[in-house]
Parts: sequence; C-alpha cells; structure tokens
Amino acid sequence: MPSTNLVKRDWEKDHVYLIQFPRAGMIPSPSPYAFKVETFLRIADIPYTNINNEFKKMSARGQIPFIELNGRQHADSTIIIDTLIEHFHKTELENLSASDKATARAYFALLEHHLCWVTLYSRGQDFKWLATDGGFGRLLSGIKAFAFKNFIVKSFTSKVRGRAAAQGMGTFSKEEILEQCKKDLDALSVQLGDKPYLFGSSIKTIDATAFAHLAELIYTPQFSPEIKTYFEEKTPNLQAYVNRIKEKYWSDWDETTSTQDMNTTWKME
Ligand SMILES: N[C@@H](CCC(=O)N[C@@H](CS)C(=O)NCC(=O)O)C(=O)O
Repeated sequence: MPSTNLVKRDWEKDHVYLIQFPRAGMIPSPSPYAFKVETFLRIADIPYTNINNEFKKMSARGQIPFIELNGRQHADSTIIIDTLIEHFHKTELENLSASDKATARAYFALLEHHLCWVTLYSRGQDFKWLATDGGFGRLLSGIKAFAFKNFIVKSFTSKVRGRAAAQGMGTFSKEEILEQCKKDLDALSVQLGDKPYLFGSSIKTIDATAFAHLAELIYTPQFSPEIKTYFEEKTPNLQAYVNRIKEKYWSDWDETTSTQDMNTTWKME
C-alpha cells in the first residue's frame, strides 16, 4: 500500500526524495546516516531531491533519514540503501568476492555499530556547535534560534548521551573511547592500504558508509583533538581516502556548506 502521509505528494516516478535535516555550515549533513544515504545516491547515480525535515518531519521510526520512492516511505539508512540497490538494480556496487563480502560486512559493523559511537559520544558531551554557524545557526533567527539553542540542541544532546550509554561506549572514559577509536582507524587503514577504495579500484556501497562516518569524525567537533591528529599522523591514507571521495562525489561541498542550499549541482559536466 502506498503511504498516505507523504511529504512529497506530487512525486515523480523513480525519483528519490531524501528527507533529512538541513545543511550544516561545516559538513553537508551532520547526520552520518543521512550523509551515508546521500553519498550512496551520488555514487549510484540515482536521481534524487533533498527535502528539509525542518526538525519536525520524522519517519515512522521517529528519525531521519527517510526516503520516499514511488509513493512509499522507507526509513533507516541501511534499509534505504538495500531498497535502492534492489529497486535501481545497483548490484555492481555490492559485487565483491565471497571473502571480501564477508570482510565488508565486518567493517560495516565496525563503522556503524562501533566507530560511529565515538562521534555520538562527542555529541553527547557537547553538541552546542549545532546551534552555531558551523551547524544550523545561520538558518535560524529570533525565537526559532532561541528555541533551537535552548531546547532542541539540549534534547538532542541528552538523547544521544542516553543512546551512547545504552549502547555501552557512552559509559567509557575519554581515554578508553580514544583507544577504541584508534584501533578502529588502524584496522580501516590496514584494509585500505594504498588502494583507492576499501576493496580495490572501484567504489562500493561500503565506501559510502566509511566515508560518511570518517567525514563526521574529521569535519565535526570531537571530544578530543587527538582524533584529528591521529588521522593526520597515523592513518594519513584514511584522510586521503576521505578527500578522494569528497572531491569526486562532493565537489559542491564548499557551496553546500556556505549557502546551506540542499539541492546544489554536484556533477562535473
Ligand atoms: N539507524 C538509523 C539511525 C538514524 C538516526 O540516529 N537519526 C538521528 C539523526 S543522526 C535522528 O533522527 N535523531 C533524532 C531523534 O532521534 O529524535 C539509520 O541508520 O538511519
């Protein structure tokens, strides 16, 4: 059954509408999950339009991102990507040997269910930047800015802190989190080696996941400056990998972050 509460009622066939937070000033999306889906859409060359959720439109799961495709909503970044691969026949982005597929699955868990919590832990400590110009500050004024800073950011901070505590890493000390983060970055760095992408010379779905989580670590504030130093000094291949994907698939990065326009043109003609 098509959804009755669609955000985009006059939809075009086989066009993806991606509902997410607005652009931020320091990264196109401060949500690693939305950033992963949008990066995937670009890699897979699927036509899409972003829709600002205005901090209110949420999926049936109560979160962003979600997509609308041919009159149906799909939520959760991982489920969304699986749906897109099937609908648009993008199986080449999953085309790996059985052994690489198994390894990619393990790296997916590392990124999404372990390393991601370093970013979320940092946000549970201090998420005030979300109301500054590097976050959504430039988009808000007057009462909206006041409410965002004093209520919404506080609610996001306590929600994310609670989720990190429930996951477990939120109960770690800063030193413990840092150690875990470094081990994850070392593992990813070894897997990448001197290849352009995690599994060779062609980009795969797992690279969208890795790019999004690594970019959040690099481009948004973390609880310790040592994380960024570690990228630069110990895992420079990961830093170069993020830059490579950024240059190729986010050539409009500076434009999106300076204008906070959600639908900039990014493809090189
Ligand atoms: N497992 C979900 C996680 C999505 C998620 O955590 N979304 C956050 C933004 S990064 C959200 O909507 N938070 C608002 C809230 O929970 O109220 C996915 O992969 O899409």
